Amino acid sequence: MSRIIGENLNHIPWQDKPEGYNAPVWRYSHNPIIKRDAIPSSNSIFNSAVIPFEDGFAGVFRCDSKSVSMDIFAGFSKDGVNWEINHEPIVFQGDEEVIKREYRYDPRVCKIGDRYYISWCNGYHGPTIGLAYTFDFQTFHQIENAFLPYNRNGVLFPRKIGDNYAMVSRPSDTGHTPFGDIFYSESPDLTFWGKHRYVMGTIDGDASAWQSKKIGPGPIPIETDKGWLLIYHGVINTCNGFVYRMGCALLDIDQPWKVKARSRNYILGPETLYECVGDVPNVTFPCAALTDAATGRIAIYYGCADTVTGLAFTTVDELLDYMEKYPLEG
Ligand code: BMA
Repeated sequence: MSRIIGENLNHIPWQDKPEGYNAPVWRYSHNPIIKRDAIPSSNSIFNSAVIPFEDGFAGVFRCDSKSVSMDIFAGFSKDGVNWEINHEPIVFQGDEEVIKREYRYDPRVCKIGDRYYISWCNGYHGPTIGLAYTFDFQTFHQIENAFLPYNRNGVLFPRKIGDNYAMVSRPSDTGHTPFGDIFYSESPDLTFWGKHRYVMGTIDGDASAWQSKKIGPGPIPIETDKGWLLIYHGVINTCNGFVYRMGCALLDIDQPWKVKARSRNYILGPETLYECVGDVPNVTFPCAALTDAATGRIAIYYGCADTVTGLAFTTVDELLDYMEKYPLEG
């Protein structure tokens, strides 16, 4: 048995694992929870993040418009399943050079102390990691981009590691996918980032081919008594394009660039119609997880086929046992 270190949150969405189901992550039976046209302007609402807030939940949603402009919108929910998403995108306060908008996508939300931090893929002469904070999901303060371009996934840790804030990210270059490995970085103030360490990369050959093209961090890492549980996306390039699946790894609690375990098998991949058919077929892309320390339950929010948002469930024991049963050696 393993333990999640965090709050007891018995109101997160949950369904028990279906009888006879033979995989570590199972889908919510009424998926997708957010349809592509949930707000009047949207073409699609997918890679999005949620967090406990007040007596329910708040979220930051990637809504691509009908001109297919990518932006992020705040939303609220009492139960984590039914969401009211604002009809206007988030407007950031801050330095005018920093808040200039090219595009914004794939948000993550992380609570550290009394602030909710948003990180996202931010257009600034190429994609980099935008950062902002809010206390109330009404007023948002954007701070400096974390890195130089190019970087597409920036995921904060929910507490400092030693004296510093910490982030895992996926540096990139001008192309979309030439490489895609996960790195770790630290910052004393969320402005100046350094101590860049390699965490893990793609897997050559057919040892674990679903993650052979690129990998990137997904939800905020989950603190457990065994280490940081990182759910991430992995991509294979097929004759018919990329397929995005989810995997998991366990990172050292004090030195999170050290990988203690990693699954050879994916934990969820595109199988259902809404995951296989959409604007970009065959994509399951996790951006958030709600957890309940009392039960070890985990509810994963993930984009489906770059079109709609899905919800899936697992537990800390399911994922740690699965990594032990199907370890990626070496
Ligand atoms: C990635 C990002 C994601 C998207 C995925 C599949 O590189 O752009 O937003 O879900 O590709 O299209």
